Amino acid sequence: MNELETTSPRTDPASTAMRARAKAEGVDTIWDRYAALGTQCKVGELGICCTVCHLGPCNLGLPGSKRPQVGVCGATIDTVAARRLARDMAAGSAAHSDHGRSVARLLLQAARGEAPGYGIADEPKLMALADELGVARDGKSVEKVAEEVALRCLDQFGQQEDAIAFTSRAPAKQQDDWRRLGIMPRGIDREVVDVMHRTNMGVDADHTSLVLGGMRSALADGWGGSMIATDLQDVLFGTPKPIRAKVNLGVLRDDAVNILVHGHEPALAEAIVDAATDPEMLEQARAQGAADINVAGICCTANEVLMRRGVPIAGNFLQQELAIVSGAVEAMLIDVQCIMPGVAQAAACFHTEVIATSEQAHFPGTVHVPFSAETAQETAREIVGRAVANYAHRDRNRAMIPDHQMDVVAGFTTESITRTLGGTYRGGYRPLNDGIIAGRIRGVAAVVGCDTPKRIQDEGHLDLVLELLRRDILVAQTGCSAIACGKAGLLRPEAALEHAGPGLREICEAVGIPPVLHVGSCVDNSRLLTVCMEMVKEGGIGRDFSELPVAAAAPGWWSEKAIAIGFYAVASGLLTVLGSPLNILGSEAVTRLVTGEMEGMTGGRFAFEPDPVAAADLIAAHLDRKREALKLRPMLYEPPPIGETPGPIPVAVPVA
Ligand code: NFS
Repeated sequence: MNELETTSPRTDPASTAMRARAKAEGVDTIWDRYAALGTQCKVGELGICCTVCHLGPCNLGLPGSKRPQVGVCGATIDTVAARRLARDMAAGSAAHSDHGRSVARLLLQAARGEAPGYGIADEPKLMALADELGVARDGKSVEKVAEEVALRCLDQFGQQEDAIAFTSRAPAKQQDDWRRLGIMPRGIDREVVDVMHRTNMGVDADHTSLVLGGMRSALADGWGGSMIATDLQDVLFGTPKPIRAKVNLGVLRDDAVNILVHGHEPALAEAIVDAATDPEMLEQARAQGAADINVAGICCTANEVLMRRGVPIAGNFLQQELAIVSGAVEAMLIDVQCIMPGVAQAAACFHTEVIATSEQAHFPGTVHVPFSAETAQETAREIVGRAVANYAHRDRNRAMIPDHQMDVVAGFTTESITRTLGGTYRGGYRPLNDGIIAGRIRGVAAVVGCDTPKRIQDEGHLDLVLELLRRDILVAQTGCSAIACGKAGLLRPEAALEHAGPGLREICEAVGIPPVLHVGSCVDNSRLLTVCMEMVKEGGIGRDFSELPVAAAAPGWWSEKAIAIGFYAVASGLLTVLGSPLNILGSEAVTRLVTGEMEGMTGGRFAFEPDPVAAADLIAAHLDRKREALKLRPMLYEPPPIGETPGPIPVAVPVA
């Protein structure tokens, strides 16, 4: 693939400028490395290479080919593909759930006074969680309740039997399905270990049983680890409310010390934001000739601190190296997940110091400053101090900050949507459900996940979301997909006037929301589950998730975490449309199972559709089928013809 094929006029101009600059400076980025690899392994892509044991690797052939179709041990193509897929689910679940564990441990430390600087920011949410988890709170201090809630959440990881606590939030039908299929998650760690055992050589060889085993670990993530991460982060750092901010590389400042927080767990980023506004640190920055200290985010850490603090987002996954190529970043802090080792190579060409902070993630070519909750404030000040000192090394002749940034409104949560839609005194999901029942809104689509160097940057997200809006489908977003659409201006309330079909536009105008709701980071996909639950509870549009006019999509996914998320969505009853297939196409049986038969088992299934218009058609047809089954009235308006929504096609426009 040549590089031109991964940009188009729709790619945000800041990235295009920085990609050109990287080329001029001889800095390799993800696109160069992808192109250098050339054709990638087709056997791996089809899911028919088994590396589970060292009798292999067993590189199988497709039926009809000259290569054998069974491995040394006799594992068939179906077994091999299903084992690979189950391990992907377990790995993705492990990552997000381990994040949840860190948050639960932080809450425990904060409650015990062992994490100075951290406290309880949302007491009502803590108390509601205590009630839900059966923690008695009579006569107990807030700290004592927090301690017991944290312990109860930590118990979910090691639990051996029954069901993890938050699965009781799901509709009865989903819970029944999970029990019937034997996929009710018993304990978060247990299900990950179960998959690693089950997929070991000589254990499970049945493709359906393997996929279901993987799905149990995915459910343990969605209704367990990720849900714990989201809820306890809200308790510790505050439950987000709608907030205005800016997104794209133009949020870097020429006159300020620029610090990027990149990764996933918000504990350190929160401390950095505090340290960066400390008068003493600002004084040090001014002594270096800087006007300010500017913190901005990359990837899901960015989404976390955007939602709660209005901290600007510099970019998503694909932009992490491009931010460094600006030559204007003094420090990039990294913790865990989605950090390309390539950032260290890019930083070596500039003055940027990349500071790794997690005991789990060491990167050659970076400085390691270990972070712990006990000493977070000192560590944060040390890191900000390093960045301030590094400002003197910025080469003004090589610094080039693209001037593109965009307004966004973020901070929509299960709770804040209630208030946004129904008002402070009469909060609720009634207006949303009524909008769907009345045929103004066709349904809701969650468009989530990563962006990939294999496709034109941003485009898959923008085209799909625009097509959904045109069809009066309300969109909720998380992760890097939300950042892609944010850069293009789709997270502004005005986007409803520019791009939404008439019915959706009426609702957005009446309530004052963007047609695309930014719901947070990827662990916050758990919020989408609780939003669906609120829609069910409000009534009139389905008694369980599989009856709701709701679907999910991940146009640019590539992460194991995305596979886990996709499977917990499917296991929860949702159609999930992926922009590229899972690596299973070598097995007809596994493909048939996850894209077809699964619907009869959980009510949900996958579809693979790279073309955004066709994907939107598929989602709209699915929502229409759900509407018909519910006997809802026909849609009030026909979608306007393609290209004839009132607004311009969103090429990112710089904020004035
Ligand atoms: Ni999600 Fe967040 Fe982005 Fe993909 Fe990575 S940042 S956890 S995995 S790339 S959306």
